[in-house]
Amino acid sequence: MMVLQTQPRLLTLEGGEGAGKSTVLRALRDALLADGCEVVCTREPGGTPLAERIRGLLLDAGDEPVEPHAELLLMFAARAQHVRELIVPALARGAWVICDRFTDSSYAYQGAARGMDVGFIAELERRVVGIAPGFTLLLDIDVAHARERTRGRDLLTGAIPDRIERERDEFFERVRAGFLARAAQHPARFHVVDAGADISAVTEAALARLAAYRRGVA
Ligand code: T5A
Repeated sequence: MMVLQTQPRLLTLEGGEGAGKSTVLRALRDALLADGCEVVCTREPGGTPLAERIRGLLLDAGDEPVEPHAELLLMFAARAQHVRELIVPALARGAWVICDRFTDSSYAYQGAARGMDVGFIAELERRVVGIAPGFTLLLDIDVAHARERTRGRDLLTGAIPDRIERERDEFFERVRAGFLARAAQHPARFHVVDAGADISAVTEAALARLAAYRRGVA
């Protein structure tokens, strides 16, 4: 049976839309850079040219409904490419990798929210991904509060909600519950931060969790 290899220098950020992952990622990156570490920042779906093209297929709001198996398998196709081409080589040379979303997002979005079989997702994780992060920061926020933030950002930037962002609040309630269930199943790896607080408090909490984690990593 294939076993997941935990990678201590693979750090992942998880949470619903507008939780503040991109904002916190920059703070974690800066803390590691200030200590002289090599840091690779990346995201899912995406992270390599091919995986970014798959991201486009997944998030573009076209007319054809995306069948849940197609969505799940495209997420894992992008992840397979990303892990082999970018993440594993970076870890092998000793870099820290910070990834905005990883396999936990598939458990929350495709598993908890779309209702796909979790055993199948776990099988894909073992066979296609093979690695797990050592540290996962879950930015947990009330769905309505997160919506306000993304609306505010979209008004400022003129961005149009993508296919998944157009889902109803009930969908994002299931995503949130899915993430919290994952955190309860993996309490040593997950660090849950209240992302409803102001940016400086969220960033401070995230940095404190990372500093404590690094003290325990060789
Ligand atoms: N997906 C992904 C799956 O379904 N399955 C999978 O396996 C994977 C990997 C990816 C989509 O794909 C889905 C999930 C997603 O729907 P994405 O771009 O990663 O897309 O997803 P989003 O979560 O939509 O990214 P966002 O950019 O919307 O969210 P962030 O990064 O969490 O939020 P951020 O940092 O951009 O912040 C949003 C706004 O709030 C402000 C920021 O300045 C910004 O304007 N903000 C705060 N304001 C006040 N207080 C704070 N504490 C704040 N923090 C941020």
